[in-house]
Amino acid sequence: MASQVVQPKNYVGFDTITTQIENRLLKRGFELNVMLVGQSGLGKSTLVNTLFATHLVDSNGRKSTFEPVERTVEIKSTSQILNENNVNLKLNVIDTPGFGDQINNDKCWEPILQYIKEQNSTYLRKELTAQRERYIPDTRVHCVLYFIQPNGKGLRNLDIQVLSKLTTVVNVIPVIAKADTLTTEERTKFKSILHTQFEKHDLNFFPYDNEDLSEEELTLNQDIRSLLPFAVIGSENEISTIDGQVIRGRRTRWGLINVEDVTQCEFVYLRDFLTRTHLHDLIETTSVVHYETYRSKQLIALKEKNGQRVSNATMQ
Ligand SMILES: Nc1nc2c(ncn2[C@@H]2O[C@H](COP(=O)(O)OP(=O)(O)OP(=O)(O)O)[C@@H](O)[C@H]2O)c(=O)[nH]1
Ligand SMILES: [Mg+2]
Repeated sequence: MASQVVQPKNYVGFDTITTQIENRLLKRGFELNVMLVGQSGLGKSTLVNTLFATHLVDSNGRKSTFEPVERTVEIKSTSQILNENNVNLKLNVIDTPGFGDQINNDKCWEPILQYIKEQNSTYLRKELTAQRERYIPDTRVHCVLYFIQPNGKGLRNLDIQVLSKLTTVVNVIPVIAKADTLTTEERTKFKSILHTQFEKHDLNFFPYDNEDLSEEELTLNQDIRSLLPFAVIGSENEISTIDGQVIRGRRTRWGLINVEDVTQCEFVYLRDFLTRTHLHDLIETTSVVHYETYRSKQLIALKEKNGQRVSNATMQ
């Protein structure tokens, strides 16, 4: 016979609050806004299609998955509702045009920073209206996947400039693009060069530690930081293997690359990190760290402006 939980005599039932919150959240669903940033042709659009096994970038143009991914020429957001075990996740992918191939790359990152700022500004304006919406739609960028060229030598000046700006306003997760072009030894060496550069230029990537985290979570963050940047390979193609399996991979003249095989690349680690272990943290950190910084700066500036106006008026 199943044992029944015996409640104390004066039980009022407030312990059901967790279920109540869960039901409310499940009804509303979750939103994740991921932005892809990096130089041209590094496989940004391809990777995101690989990550979520859907054809997000397709829905705005490409007619069939057999056509090659087109070059991204403008900042474009595409949405898709993903459902797993009754949990709805609205995934918005903001694909940005690759940069770095102009003669003058000065300030080529401006439109990207501008986009991030605009989303914070829209949210703040909605928050400050007299009759606030009960639930403000969240278009703030929760995470930037930053693509590093697999040159084996290190970050270029342009990367350092862009990353220095981005890491102060948004959660940035760096990835080594097209990792199949590096041997295992080259990959290890490349990562160590990058780690030295990250430290030298004080580039602070997601995940961040804070006092609310448990020992276990701090260890996990530490492990992830030592693994960054994830060396990834993207592919939109599903390939049938000789033993009848269907895998997502790249067929080359030298053999088959299975992007989900952890001995070949770190694509699976990236996917687990984004969806299984740090999805909530990405959303929360955006709100309590990055947006909060933006918000307080804006409000202080507004206060100063108003103060100036009052003192000007009294002097007249
Ligand atoms: N070898 C290799 N090729 C890749 C990989 N990912 C994508 N590609 C190829 O690289 C080319 C460019 O891929 P895209 O996904 O369009 O690159 P992108 O960064 O979105 O390019 P832009 O939109 O022009 O900035 C395509 O031919 C892809 O098939 C990878 O992991 N390894
Ligand atoms: Mg693209």
